[in-house]
Amino acid sequence: MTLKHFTQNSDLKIVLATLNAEGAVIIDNLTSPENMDQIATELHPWLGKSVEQSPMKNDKFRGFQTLRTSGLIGKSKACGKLALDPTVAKLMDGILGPQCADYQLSWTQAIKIGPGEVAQLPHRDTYMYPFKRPGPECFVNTIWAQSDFTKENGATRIYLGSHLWPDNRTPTESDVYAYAEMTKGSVIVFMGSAYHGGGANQTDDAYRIGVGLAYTLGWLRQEENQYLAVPLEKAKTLSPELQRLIGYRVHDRYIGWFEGMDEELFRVVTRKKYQTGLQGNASEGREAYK
Ligand SMILES: O=C(O)CCC(=O)C(=O)O
Ligand SMILES: [Fe+2]
Repeated sequence: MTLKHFTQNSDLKIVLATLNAEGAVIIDNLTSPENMDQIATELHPWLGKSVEQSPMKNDKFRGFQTLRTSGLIGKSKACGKLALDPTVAKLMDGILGPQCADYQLSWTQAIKIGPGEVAQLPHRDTYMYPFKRPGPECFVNTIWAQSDFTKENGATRIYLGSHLWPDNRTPTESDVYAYAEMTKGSVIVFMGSAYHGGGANQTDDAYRIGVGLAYTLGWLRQEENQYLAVPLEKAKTLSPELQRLIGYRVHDRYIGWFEGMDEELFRVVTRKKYQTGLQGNASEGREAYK
């Protein structure tokens, strides 16, 4: 099984249909190598450290030969640009849009897998949410290649179709996974319910660097606390689009307001009609107030 590759000019309907059917797609060269170089420069203070000084505490899941840093929107302008990528936005609208008025950024992390790293435990990024699987997707991840991704240097491994597996099925030895082999500036987009993990780095001296930006439904708690990761003073310096994306906004009138709301920073995002196929139906309840 191999991942299907598309480009910025591919028919969006086909990309979305593939993502829905297989749980993952690659969009080749969606941003320039120069933009990825800018990210490397901006994140150097964190990713330039030795693995022992990793900004995030290492453990079995995060890997002991891997450096990670989060809070990317406050650390790198170029990451903000990636987060707002228009092609990714269309995919998020297609997958998350039907279940919310507005999707939002949930998790940001640059992941530098070093030589000798073992493969990460296959997992679903949606473990943290108690929704029954399979079901409407509540979390979609993107990992951008800051370096080329190869089988040897730790390209993400993904079990195609596994977003449709029931809760009681987990990957076994006989399940086949695909490698997200891609060039610098390309991105893998995958359903949070698809089993995946970072690959083993079998090289002697090459690092695999990925920039992870995940999105979730606008009414769900974000995985990474964006308000602490990007404090108010920093958030005020971002574009309105980026402020909205990281959660400085009110979702559909009711989620995220506070007394004394700063109208300039907070805007109310509503969409006339959306369907929640998830358990509980907030929109029905809301109808009663109209
Ligand atoms: O680094 C990768 O390729 C995947 C990382 C990942 O899935 C995670 O940390 O949740
Ligand atoms: Fe993951």
